[in-house]
Amino acid sequence: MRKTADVAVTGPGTNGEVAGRHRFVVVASRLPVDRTEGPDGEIEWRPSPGGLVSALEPVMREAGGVWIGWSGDTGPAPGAFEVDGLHLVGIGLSAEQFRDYYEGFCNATLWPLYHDVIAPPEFHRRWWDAYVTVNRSFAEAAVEQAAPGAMIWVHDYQLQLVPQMVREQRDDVRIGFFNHIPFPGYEIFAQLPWRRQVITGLLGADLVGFQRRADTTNFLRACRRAAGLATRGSAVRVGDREVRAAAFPISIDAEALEQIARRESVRKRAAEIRLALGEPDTVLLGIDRLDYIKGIPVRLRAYGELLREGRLDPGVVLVQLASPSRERVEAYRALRDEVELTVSRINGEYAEVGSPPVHYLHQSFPRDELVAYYLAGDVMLVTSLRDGMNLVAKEYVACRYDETGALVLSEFTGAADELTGGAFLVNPHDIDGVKDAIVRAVTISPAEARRRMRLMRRRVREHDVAYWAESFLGTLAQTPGTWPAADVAARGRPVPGTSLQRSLGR
Ligand code: ADQ
Repeated sequence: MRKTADVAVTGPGTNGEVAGRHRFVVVASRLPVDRTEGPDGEIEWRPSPGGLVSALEPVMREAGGVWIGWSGDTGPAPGAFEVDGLHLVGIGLSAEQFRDYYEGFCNATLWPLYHDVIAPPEFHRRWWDAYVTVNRSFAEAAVEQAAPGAMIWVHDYQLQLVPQMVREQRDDVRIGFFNHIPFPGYEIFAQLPWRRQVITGLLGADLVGFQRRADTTNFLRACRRAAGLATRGSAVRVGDREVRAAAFPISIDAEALEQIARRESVRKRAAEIRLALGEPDTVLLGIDRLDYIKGIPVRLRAYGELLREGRLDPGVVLVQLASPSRERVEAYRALRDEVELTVSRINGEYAEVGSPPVHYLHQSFPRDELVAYYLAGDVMLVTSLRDGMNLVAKEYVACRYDETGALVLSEFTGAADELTGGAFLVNPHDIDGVKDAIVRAVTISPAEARRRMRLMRRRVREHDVAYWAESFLGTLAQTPGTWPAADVAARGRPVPGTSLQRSLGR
């Protein structure tokens, strides 16, 4: 686990707790642990690895922080507990709240709305009521856990009301909010019947962070239009407070992934995968949650047409890993049907016995196995119709330590802002453009591939997830106060951790 040195928050003789309350509070939809049941029915919690956890864990440990989140199950709240020295507070969701808040308002209202209505969002007052109630239970837990003057970091679209709900009860704390998904243009956001309440909820924070600059601009416009508030530069005036909005592109623990990729066992596994595929000339690779934002049908269609036209020969295979996601939501069922029908059509037309051109695995893989696939893939295909960041693109780059491989990347991802120059950027709505980019990536010279990969690797290694957490928390630590015209976040430079230490009273 890497240490986010610039936001170290240790102090002599203290573990960051004040009378059982915490100076650093993370509020996220999910806990960073998975619940498993042992053979005798006893409940065990296992750490669930992920970028967010690895970025925040060092700060959590040093600040004696607490993580508030939902356990992933319906039923009574697990309450406060500890796993590997991490303080956790589990929020409970009833079966009705799971249906109306999680599957309903989060996944069938906000998710499609914030992703440019790729699927039609549904608006139901009962879902909204559940969203308010569940946000309140997260906010109550945060209020309870936060020590005087604490720093509270709220994550993502599931919890947009939490900042204001906390602010109403605690004016001593500093609140940051980070949105992991896009913030849509106002004409789309305006469809939300509760647009004003959502903006008010977010503006309870001192700092609202987004993946891209364009998201920030959309948010500021929504503040003006939906809430009638004045904005100046990237600041919104809310009564006597000033709320700051800025872009903090999230990233991955690049170093840790590269270490896995360099392991002998993982490299061997990558070779086994290629062998199992029949030693193809080229492996095209897609790795996604099975979600309609990821544009999986686009790349299947492009690949199928290239085979039909003879621009790719059958020595170029496509491997698509798709982890099961939101399987009870109708739009996701329809997507699965569409993907599986398209895969079997292509295989039906172009397979020979024992060697299908498309290898489709609707499964979730452990990290090492995923890395082996990244090593086995010559061309990574990321064709999202809309995506806040897309960590898969960055993971692929981090794993390619020998500077081989090529990335075809949708312009509509946050990652495209950072990987321009290295990736083959595509408009996923333009099938011919996607086809051309795939052909270029497949036929790229080794020297050109190396040049592009080197460029992308430098960016991903320098701007890793620790850098992201440092930038956000460092900027938050400087609030409230007067803001320089061009703040650090806008210039994309990390902020010295001393201010965070100061803000935590060390
Ligand atoms: P996601 O939409 O989930 O995240 P993404 O950023 O691509 O999308 O992250 C997916 C993660 O799942 C990656 O770490 C990947 O390795 C993993 N994964 C994908 N397929 C898998 C499989 N078959 N088995 C195991 N693991 C798999 C949301 C936003 C993104 C934003 C992130 C972080 O939608 O735009 O980048 O949050 O802010």
